[in-house]
Amino acid sequence: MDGRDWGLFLHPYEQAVEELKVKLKTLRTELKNREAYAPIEFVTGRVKKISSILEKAKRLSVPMEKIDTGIEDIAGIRIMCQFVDDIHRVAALIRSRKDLKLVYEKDYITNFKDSGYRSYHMIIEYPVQTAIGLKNVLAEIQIRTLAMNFWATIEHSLNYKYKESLPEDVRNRLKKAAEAASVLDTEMSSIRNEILDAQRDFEEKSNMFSSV
Ligand code: 0O2
Repeated sequence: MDGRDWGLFLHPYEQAVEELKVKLKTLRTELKNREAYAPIEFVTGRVKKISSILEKAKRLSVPMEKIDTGIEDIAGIRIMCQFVDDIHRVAALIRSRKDLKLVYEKDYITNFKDSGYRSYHMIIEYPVQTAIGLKNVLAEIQIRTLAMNFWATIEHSLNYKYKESLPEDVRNRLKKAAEAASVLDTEMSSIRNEILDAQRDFEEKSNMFSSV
């Protein structure tokens, strides 16, 4: 494929990323207006770089004519949440949408990767209206907490810089750091639940008094 072919090939993926970002940011605003709290903190998106697509196609032995089905994360969306519970709420909201089709899910929170990576992945099929008709593209939605994102961002940049040569002790320290991020998430969830319980108690008591 030359530059023009790549441009045409990636066009629907670029459109999918832009549309999904708008839709998910709108969902955040709507939930904030409806419920005062949105389970979405912020949303980002990117189209995979050509060099990364080629690298992944080689690693997975995907022939060039099958990259649109063989590589599922050419279009990538990332949703950051404050709490682990929010991730499940957001996943449920995505499952119930009529403008996309869920293909499958990967729970790297329960089954975290050997590297320590934690995140919830949803592979979806998204219809894009192009000049020559409808094109269904695959996209990967990664849903993670701020702590999971903090870890993944730093680990990704270290891995990118050092490639396979990341020393063993650094890998082990990164795994420990991932554990620490997970402990932080658990602690934050427990603090939040205590606050919510206290708020509920307070509301129940004030309702009792106001009905007397
Ligand atoms: P980028 O720059 O985000 O595009 P794979 O991990 O690719 O061999 P699989 O099953 O195809 O296996 O991957 P999956 O589950 O779809 O996850 C791919 C993406 O998840 C990666 O994209 C990362 O964004 C993220 N990810 C997966 N494992 C790790 C990890 O150990 N550390 C970090 N930081 N991120 C991870 P790309 O293509 O690597 O990069």
